[in-house]
Parts: sequence; structure tokens; C-alpha cells
Amino acid sequence: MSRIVTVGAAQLGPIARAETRTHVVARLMALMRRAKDAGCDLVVYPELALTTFFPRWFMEDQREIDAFFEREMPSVETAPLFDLARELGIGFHLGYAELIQEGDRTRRFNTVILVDKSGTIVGKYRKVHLPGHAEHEPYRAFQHLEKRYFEVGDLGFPVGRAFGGLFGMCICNDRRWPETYRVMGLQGVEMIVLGYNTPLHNPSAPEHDALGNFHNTLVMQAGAYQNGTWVVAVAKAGVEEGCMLIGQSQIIAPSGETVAMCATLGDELAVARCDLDMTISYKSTVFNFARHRRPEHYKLIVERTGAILPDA
Ligand code: ING
Repeated sequence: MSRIVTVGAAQLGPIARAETRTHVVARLMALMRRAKDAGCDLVVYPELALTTFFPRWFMEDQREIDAFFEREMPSVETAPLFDLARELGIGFHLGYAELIQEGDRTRRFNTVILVDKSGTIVGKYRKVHLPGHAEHEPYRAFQHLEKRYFEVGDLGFPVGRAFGGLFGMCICNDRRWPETYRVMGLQGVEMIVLGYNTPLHNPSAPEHDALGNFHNTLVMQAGAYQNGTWVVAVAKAGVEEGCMLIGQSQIIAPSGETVAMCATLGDELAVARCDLDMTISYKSTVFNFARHRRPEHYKLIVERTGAILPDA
């Protein structure tokens, strides 16, 4: 028995600040056509895939900030991507900055959607782990103001049925936290799709820079194996407005093995035939949660936020 989903990791090279959404959507559509030609059922795009990674700048004019957000999805500029998906019969995962109006309250999230082969949005997730800082920190060569520009996501980590299996989503920094994978693993997730914009240089810990690609792969391979799930992770890569973003978009099997990886820092497609039934041997043996987990000993994970040291 096998349930094959052929997935395309559609890595994007840099998006210039002045690049129009129309031009970016044309790049996304070119990658979608290549994915279809490669037999893909699903194509996965990065986090914030419609614009440059704008949290790298300190801005105070809300109109300038909000120009990076989408007020509707699909919008006029993104509708052609949905139309092409429907025409080709391929699904996609897309990251974008979401602005919604709730009465007199404006809300802003770092958001992703999952769209099925009919062009219907079948899943949405809003980023929970917002890295970086909320105030201008001039010592930094570039800012990382996600805590300033976005609210913490309010949808949890949902897992839903799509493409013949159980799919979940997360975004960028979420992939570094084991809780992300486990909450979806406890819903039986079989494939997690995610995008990222990851600067190689971390101004608050430059000694980590040389390990950027290692840490990227480490956390996702662990998350995949420890939860018996596929992980498809796609970068916005390359030198974007002077900031080097790592690549290494990759598709990881439930074994923890990377089975496909991009080799450039530009627009590139990595493809793998993913058998969702490969999850079974992990979920039914070594990571049979119902048989082996002991939540009565894990309370601190939910009750405590920061570490509290034992008395001397
Ligand atoms: N980017 C980075 C990420 O988690 C980061 C932020 C970079 C954190 C390097 C730690 C080290 O991949 C986003 N957008 O979350």
C-alpha cells in the first residue's frame, strides 16, 4: 500500500523591495508550471513569498508598513496563481503578510495557506513563534522586527485532510521549536509544509552564523523523525536587499533523511515522490505515542514558559 504525493519545493531567490507583486507572481507561476511538468501534486512556496522580507527595516509609517500586507486572498495580483493552479490541477502552499479588519480593530499576521487542486483554500495558519525584537536596535546590521509588525498567530497548529493525507503547516522560526512538530504529531500529521526567510548572520549571536545551515537541517530532520512525518521546507534565499538568506530548501522523509535539496540560492525546484505510508512504521513502533508517551511527567512543558533553575 502506498499513498504517493509528489511535492515540489519551490525555492525563491531574492525579492527586491521595489519588485511588484505581479512580477513575483510571474516567478511563482513559472515554478508552478515546472512543478506540474515534473508531475507534482503540490508546490510549496516560502514564507512571505510575495514581497521582500520587510521586517529587516525599522519603519514607523503604518501606511508604508501596510503596503507589504495583503487585504484579501486571492487578490487581483494573486488571482492568476490560483487560476493557474486550477487549470493545471496542482495544489500549493503560500506565505504572505495578512491584514484583516475586525470591526474597528486591524490585525496583522505572518500567514500561510494551503490550496487544493481545485484552487480552494483548505488550510490557514498564522505564525506563533515570532523571533527577533519589537523596538529599533541600531547595533544590528539589519533589523528583525517580526514582534513589531505581526501579532502572535491565533489558529494554533491545525492538521487537516488534503491530498489524500493529513497535512499541517508552520512558518520559519516555528521549525526550531520541538513543540511545533509534537502538537501536529499528536494530531497524526503525515506531512508538514513550511517556508522560511533565514538570514545567515544573526546579529545577537554571530558565533552561530557558521552553523546556520546545520541548525536549519538539524531541527527539521529531528522534527520529522520524532513525529514520523514528512517535512517540506522552502527558503526565500540569496542576497536580498544586502542581507544573505540561507537556501537549502529540502524535503525530509519520516526517517529524518533529506531526500531532495536545492543546490542554488535562486528560484529552483526540488522534487520528491513522498509516500505518506512511510510514516506508518515510525508512528506504529518507535514513536507510537499512545503506547510510549508519559504526559504525566511532561507538565512543565505546558505550565512553564522560561526556565526556572532549581535551588542551589
Ligand atoms: N527567521 C529566522 C529563523 O528562525 C532566526 C530568525 C535566524 C532565528 C537565525 C535564529 C537564528 O529561521 C524567521 N523569519 O523566523
